[in-house]
Amino acid sequence: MYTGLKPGLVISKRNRKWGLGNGNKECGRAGHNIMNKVALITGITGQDGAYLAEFLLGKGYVVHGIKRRASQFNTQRIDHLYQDPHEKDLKFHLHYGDVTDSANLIRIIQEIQPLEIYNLAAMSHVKVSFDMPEYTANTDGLGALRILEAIRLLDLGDKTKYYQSSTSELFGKAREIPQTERTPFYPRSPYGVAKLYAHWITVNYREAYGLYACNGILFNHESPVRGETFVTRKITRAAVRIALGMQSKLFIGNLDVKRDWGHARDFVEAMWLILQQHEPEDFVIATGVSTSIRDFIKMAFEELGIIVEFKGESTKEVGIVANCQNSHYFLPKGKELVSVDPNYFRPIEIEELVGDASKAKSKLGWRPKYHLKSLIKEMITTDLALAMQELELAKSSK
Ligand code: NAP
Ligand code: G4F
Repeated sequence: MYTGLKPGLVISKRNRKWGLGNGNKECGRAGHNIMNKVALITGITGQDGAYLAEFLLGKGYVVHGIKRRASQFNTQRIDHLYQDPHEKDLKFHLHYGDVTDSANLIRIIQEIQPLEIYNLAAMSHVKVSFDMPEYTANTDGLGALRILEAIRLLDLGDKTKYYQSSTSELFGKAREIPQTERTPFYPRSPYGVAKLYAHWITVNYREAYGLYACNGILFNHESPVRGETFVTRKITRAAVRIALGMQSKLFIGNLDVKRDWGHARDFVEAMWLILQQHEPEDFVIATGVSTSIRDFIKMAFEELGIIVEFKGESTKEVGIVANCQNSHYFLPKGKELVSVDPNYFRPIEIEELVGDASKAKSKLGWRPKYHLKSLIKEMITTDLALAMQELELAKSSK
């Protein structure tokens, strides 16, 4: 477990190498106050970036994040962490950048000399990766290489630790159930293949140059700020909007596939724990429970008091109201709420993913605090509040 060092303690040059010398799992740069631990997060504007930034700030880190230039604000998930750059003693900094731009990465890393780098930046949508395979390879595969090379070129290998966002998508057409760190990889999408390169280049830099570089092989994790086109958030948003009469139906892809869903808040803690060990290693992070899309839909509607049952087969399968127990919603029995739309099918699918996080449990002491029901409850509650706000706004602007 993490043990903080005393305020004001400075690590001598002799003890500079990560994990060595001080008998502590912390590391520091010569001449720098150990309490000002500096972390750099790529992909800080994404779901995990936002949770991780909040988590590290809570631990007293100075957090730097790389955000892409966009034509509109793209910082909604981290606006609550923003600090006016004119304030003294800033703990949160944003830099424009992109993991496809080596010079930009080298300059930022040289400037801020981070003790920990979390590479979360990615084109993270599996279905979209079939439409944009080259961009996905460049960002998700070579992006990792560029950061590892920056650490090496800047001679930061003895002090900067690197975390790579690896994924259960590497297991793809899984060779065994559940999947562990020893399960062979068989990716099934351009996204998975790009991430496979990033995974192995991380291992390679660890073995070839002795970098503290680790892969967190994370299974699906969700939250109220999950992107709206991932299936869980698509379902929770649709469920509340259907209940409130703002949407008539949920169109969905493959209902049979099963995923191991956890909460992003639990999973970012695991990322941090992975970088606090004596030796760099790779870890599977998962809840160990897999659930089908069909059952996720039922659970989401049930949270609103709407009981959904499925009938029919294949692309003709539909979800209908079996019973609406919430008097606020007017959904008659038999009303069709869910239909299959083959446009959401992927060229090839991964039928089931379920992880075994025993290694993380024993070595990191990591355990998920959320289960699927509590995750869905939180997502539904937030989406309900957002939808009601939208209705209120629409009413007041009439
Ligand atoms: P996300 O919400 O899609 O966030 C991705 C982040 O990467 C965003 O901040 C995005 O910026 C940024 N980004 C995309 N392309 C970039 C580029 N070329 N240069 C710099 N930044 C770029 O994803 P997430 O769910 O937080 O996932 C975080 C990481 O974990 C990703 O690498 C993902 O592949 C991996 N992962 C996720 C899961 C999961 O279930 N969530 C599981 C395993 C692994 P914009 O905001 O500007 O788009
Ligand atoms: O929510 P998804 O799009 O997530 P997917 O493909 O599992 O990828 C996510 O988790 C990975 C970890 O395993 C990450 F590496 C990756 O970055 C991302 O965060 O789809 C989940 C499942 C798929 O099998 C998909 O075919 O849901 C199925 N699905 C069925 N209908 C749908 C839909 N997926 C989406 N996005 N939209 C649908 O309408």
